[in-house]
Amino acid sequence: MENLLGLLRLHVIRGVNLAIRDSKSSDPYVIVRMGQQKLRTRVVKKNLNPDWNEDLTLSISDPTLPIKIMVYDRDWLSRDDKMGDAVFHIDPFLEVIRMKNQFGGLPEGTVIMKIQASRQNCLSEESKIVWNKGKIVQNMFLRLQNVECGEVELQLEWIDVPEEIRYQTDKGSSGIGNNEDTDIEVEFQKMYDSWVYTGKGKLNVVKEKALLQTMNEKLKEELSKEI
Ligand SMILES: [Ca+2]
Repeated sequence: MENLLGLLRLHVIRGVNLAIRDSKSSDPYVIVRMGQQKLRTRVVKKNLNPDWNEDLTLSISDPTLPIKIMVYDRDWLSRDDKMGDAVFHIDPFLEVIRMKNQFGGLPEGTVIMKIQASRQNCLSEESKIVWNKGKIVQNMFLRLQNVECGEVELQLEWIDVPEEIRYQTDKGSSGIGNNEDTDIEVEFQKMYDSWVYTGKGKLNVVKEKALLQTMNEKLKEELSKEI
């Protein structure tokens, strides 16, 4: 098990021009996979341009793993149908996050990095990493593969994990986790407190994969409470 670097919040915004899998429409939802982690959005019924507007949170310990997005049509009397998939990597985003202390004074909306759409990635248009309301976010449109049509719009956001919860083995080698008193940190602290209250948050247990899973669930709970 490797170091926990932090959390990646994947804001699954919407689908555009998705494929028809029922008679006239589909009931789409998204599954996100990274390594052993698997998360999903809710189903939006009968809509080829669904607004999921849902946050899914991955715990990141190996940032080289690809993130896979799969869209499905929910069927109640048969197996769900595939509506395409896409893959992306978070290396460029994390590269920017590591330098984030340099970006404090940037004007709102400043583009920090652009990633071109190419045959080697699933981007349907240029993806931008942007300074947005005091945070660094990456906006992306993914072109779905293995399907006749469809795109998914996502936004990535990084959530630092406080030093005491991360593993201590590789201290100092990464810029991630430079503690600033941000809303995200406060939010994470609340989440961390809730693990302690449930008795699952002892620091020495953090190394267990199971807790990383729990972490996802707890974060989702915390986020839904805030909404
Ligand atoms: Ca259906």
